[in-house]
Amino acid sequence: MLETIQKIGAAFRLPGTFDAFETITNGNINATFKVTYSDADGNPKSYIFQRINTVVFSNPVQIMQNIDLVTTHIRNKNPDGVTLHFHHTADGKNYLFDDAGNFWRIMNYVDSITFNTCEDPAVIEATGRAFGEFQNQLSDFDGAQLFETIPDFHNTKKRLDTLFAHIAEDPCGRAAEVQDEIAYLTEVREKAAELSVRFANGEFPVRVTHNDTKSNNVLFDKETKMPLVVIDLDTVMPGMAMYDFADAVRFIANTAAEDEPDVSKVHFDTEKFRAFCKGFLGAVGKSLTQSERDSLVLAAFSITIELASRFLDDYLTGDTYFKINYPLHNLDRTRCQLALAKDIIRKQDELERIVKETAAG
Ligand code: GN1
Ligand code: MG
Repeated sequence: MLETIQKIGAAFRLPGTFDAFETITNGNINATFKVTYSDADGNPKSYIFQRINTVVFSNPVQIMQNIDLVTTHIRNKNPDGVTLHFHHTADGKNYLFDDAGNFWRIMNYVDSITFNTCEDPAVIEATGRAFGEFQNQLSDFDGAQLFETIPDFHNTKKRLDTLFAHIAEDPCGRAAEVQDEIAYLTEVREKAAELSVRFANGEFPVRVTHNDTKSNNVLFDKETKMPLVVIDLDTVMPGMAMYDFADAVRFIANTAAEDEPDVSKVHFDTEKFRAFCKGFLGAVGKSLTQSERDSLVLAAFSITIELASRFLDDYLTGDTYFKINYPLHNLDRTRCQLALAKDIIRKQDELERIVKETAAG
């Protein structure tokens, strides 16, 4: 890998002398590295190198066009803010196909911290504000300009249809061991798909959304603990406002990690939910329609079921999509998300109340 990294850095004409690289393990799809160079005076400067998974993102060049448009739009709105800065090769492209056919891009490393889990309500609220503001900044951006990087990415109905088709095919002979999971998904299938069906019927506004609002996709200032910039723009596409809210609370309000194997540790924390709500609704509240606001809690349930069905689908079809660290990883992820979805439903009334209280200020 060392030699590849050095070659890629040279192709992007990064200045200075190569020092070292480390792998960043966040992220289930692309490969990410932090790479450091020194200038003539020995001062270090770091970059983020990413090798895009082109099985998942089959049109990476279009993704870079999307990112260019989105970051330019955001930079124009907030010229003093931190934005993602991508490097160019000698022929002026912000990406490179290497000799092995791999797709690479490089951006400046932003000195910052990220939170995979977070106990501080102020940081959770700030995360909500960051994703809310991101949506606001893109509220006047024409989504028709964007290439749809993964069609039907958050079409929960289609995700469930695909899962049930694969359950019927059972290509790896693994369906027998997941009968409880299948039974629960059968029970909630229609409820989880409802918002995506209504969205397809034109019942909700089409927004430009981030579509992967995990808290570790917000970079924070190390000292002030204030958000600096929203990252991971690969899936910015037209979508539902409430699914960005939903995916974020799915991740940040879980009392355990997304892949916690011991599901007794998995709960949906209502106070974390409240803190995120405050930040997000404070930022986008007024621009949401009543029907969007009324759907936030159902969206949290729906996207959690959607991700559970994506993990289970990957498990049943041989673990080809998400990176796995051990053979049953996708099954543990599935069970964790199902436990979380069940807790969301159990707490639904309380969560609805929190949304109303927060929206009322
Ligand atoms: C994937 O690779 P990462 O962590 O950015 C996935 C998301 C899931 C997430 C679950 C393109 O995101 O949709 O919510 O894993 N991204 C893609 O952790 O499928
Ligand atoms: Mg992502």
